[in-house]
Amino acid sequence: MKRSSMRRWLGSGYAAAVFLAPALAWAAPQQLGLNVHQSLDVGLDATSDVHGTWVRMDFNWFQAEPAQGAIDFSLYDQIVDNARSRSLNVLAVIGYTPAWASSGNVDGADTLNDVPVAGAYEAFVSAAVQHFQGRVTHWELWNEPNLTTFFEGTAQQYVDLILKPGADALRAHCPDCLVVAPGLATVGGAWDVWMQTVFTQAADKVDIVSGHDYAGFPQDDPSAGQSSPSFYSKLEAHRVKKIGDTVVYEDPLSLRECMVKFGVASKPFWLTETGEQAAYGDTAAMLGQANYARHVLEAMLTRPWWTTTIFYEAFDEPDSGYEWGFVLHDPAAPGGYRCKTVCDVVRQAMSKQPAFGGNGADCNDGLDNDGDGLIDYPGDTDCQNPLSTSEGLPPLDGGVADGAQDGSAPDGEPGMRATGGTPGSGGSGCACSTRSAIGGNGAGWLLAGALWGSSRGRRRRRRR
Ligand SMILES: [Ca+2]
Ligand SMILES: [Ca+2]
Ligand SMILES: [Ca+2]
Repeated sequence: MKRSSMRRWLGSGYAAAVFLAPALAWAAPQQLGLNVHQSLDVGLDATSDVHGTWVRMDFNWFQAEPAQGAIDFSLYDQIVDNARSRSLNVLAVIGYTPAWASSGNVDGADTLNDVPVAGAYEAFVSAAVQHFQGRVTHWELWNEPNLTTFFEGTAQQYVDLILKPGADALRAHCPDCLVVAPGLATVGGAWDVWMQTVFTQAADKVDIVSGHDYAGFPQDDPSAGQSSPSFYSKLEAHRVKKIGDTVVYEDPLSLRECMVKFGVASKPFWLTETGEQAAYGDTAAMLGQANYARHVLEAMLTRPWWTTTIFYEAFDEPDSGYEWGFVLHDPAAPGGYRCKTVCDVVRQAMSKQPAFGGNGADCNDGLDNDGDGLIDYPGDTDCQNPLSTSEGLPPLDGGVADGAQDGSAPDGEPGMRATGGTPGSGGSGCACSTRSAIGGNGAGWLLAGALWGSSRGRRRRRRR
């Protein structure tokens, strides 16, 4: 995929960033939000702008407790309160080891990905949960621990030293709080093994299953689901390549398949990272990013088990080379940022689609609800007017790509592995969490143009 280099979380100073939201009076069946890292304003304002109700924030352990017992939550207080003042809920990702708590620095680089000594993580979780009682209810225990960039340890160490003690500490001090985990990246080839270890040993510690998916959509990229993984193949139906009746390549099980196989299918699923890069001003890239988000929302509507999506990410800093944001921070712009095309798509879907809490209908939500390539009234001829409640029925397969299950496979496809062989390098997916992101100034935005509408007429591939 188009994922460029992974950035480490800590690039620079964390001046102003923060996030988190309040317990809202929000009861939409499916909810949306943005990853904001530690934004104090721009990321929060962008989330509100598109009618998101959640922000996912870097609640970094090493940063809040640089010396054992010397805990300072002042930055996080600010972020959480700023989010709550905008009626945003906060999902706090609590991870990354301070040097004093390291059990050893295997990679010899920084200590943030080190396995902590026993007892340390849960002590911090206890302090955090008590301090934010009543303000933060959802806690994600680490981020992408299956990538060594973020956690050097094994799945067993994650279960023993992070998930189990962290969940116990969280529940002991906040019985109403919820554990979101394991937040795996679907790259690197072994996420299914991690899912197995987590859910065969600690299913009862997890309230909401989380995972990440950055693979492409077959609607936009014919190779998705074929020579490379697709969004759907990582989400719910892994690729199996056959020659005749013989399986020649097989991806790891998808997130949903793992949930079913390991007994947690009844728990809610949150997609806590997904998205695509687009440089502000690059019209084609911004349209591609907007279409990606649109397909995520369309896919979500036919999958009630998938209850929340938190897109990656809220905003870019100018000239950072990191372009996952919905908006570009620009202090000179009204409100302090400029919206990319994706803002228009997500704002309209959130404000109109009833499943997301909107007050409109399928025929004015900006989404291709039935997968026929036509969007809303009058484009989709099943719509009688803008408030018609149906564009027609979605495809029976929910949009899974043609040929996701068989066909010949070239050698060396990224993200695939030979049956019985070793994992491949992973084709798509993101390890891009936790970049330092510094907030700018207040609210506001500029429209980037309603370019997404030009996707009308594209035919979605249907299997039947
Ligand atoms: Ca290390
Ligand atoms: Ca629609
Ligand atoms: Ca349609």
